[in-house]
Amino acid sequence: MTDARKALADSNNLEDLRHRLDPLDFMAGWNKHEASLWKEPRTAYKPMIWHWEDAKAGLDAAGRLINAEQAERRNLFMVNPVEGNHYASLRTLVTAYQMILPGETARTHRHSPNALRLVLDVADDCYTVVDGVRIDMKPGDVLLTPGMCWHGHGNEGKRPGYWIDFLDVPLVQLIEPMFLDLWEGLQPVDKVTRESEFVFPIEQTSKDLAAAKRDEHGRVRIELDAPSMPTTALIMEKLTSAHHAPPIRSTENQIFAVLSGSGTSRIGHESFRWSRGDVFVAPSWHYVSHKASEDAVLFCVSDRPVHEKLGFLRVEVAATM
Ligand code: 1HN
Repeated sequence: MTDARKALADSNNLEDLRHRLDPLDFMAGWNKHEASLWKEPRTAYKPMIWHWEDAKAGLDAAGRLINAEQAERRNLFMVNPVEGNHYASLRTLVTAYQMILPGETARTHRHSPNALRLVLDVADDCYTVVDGVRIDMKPGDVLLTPGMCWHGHGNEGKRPGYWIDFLDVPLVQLIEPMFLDLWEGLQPVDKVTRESEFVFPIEQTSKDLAAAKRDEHGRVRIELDAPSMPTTALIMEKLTSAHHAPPIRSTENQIFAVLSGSGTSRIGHESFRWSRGDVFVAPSWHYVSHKASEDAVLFCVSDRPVHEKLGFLRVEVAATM
């Protein structure tokens, strides 16, 4: 018998046994440091808001101080101030504001995380090249770069271009299948189009929202159908000051970006006032409700498909408003 096994066999009491299990990297299940299960979700991630005007000031300063080549991407990540976190906005998702200056390109690369962008402010000549397809950006467009699709950006105009990136990088970091390949410079363009599976043009989104019926909670929302994006649900929701839905909580982690208008949202016990370009986040199982002070459109990126596919999704509607 090894010494360690003999020591285990000779333990006289539980305390003793626990110490003799330590060097073997066993932890007695009756002696956990902290609970491993709990009654309902209790994420450490916090409801948070980031304001577009702050991000813009930061990006414009960065535009003077670093070029796209040095930066790889000139972006500002929205980091949830949870102990030990230096990156993620929520447990599974990260979001960032990005800016590209006139004449710059952000070189092509591809990675296993899935990415998408909501275009905020661009003049006519900003574009993304996804797998050789050049898509010119308009404010309000949603552009997809599914996992392992080559993607890079360019600005041939006279004004800086700004957008918001959303990625499932923290989920990929958690389950580990991270891959990244770099292209030298920008991938050549085979085709220029705005009719592509990689873009939801703002024109179509506006039409679809105008035609949408209220759902069972009185919400006017459309889902952007993106089968190439396995981990995220993409929702556009139109809010009017005359109407608001009851608070709803879900196991989903949700990021909201303000496409237009202004209002206030309650996320758990926090209240956030928002206007165009702002981003706020609702961690799992926090009640979410929105009140518009003028007509508004919110874009929501959520990890709902992950919960659905794994059988974890739960949704609850508050009984009272
Ligand atoms: C990325 O590839 C882009 O391609 C933006 O513009 C933000 C954040 C994390 C990891 C990769 C882009 C990103 C990113």
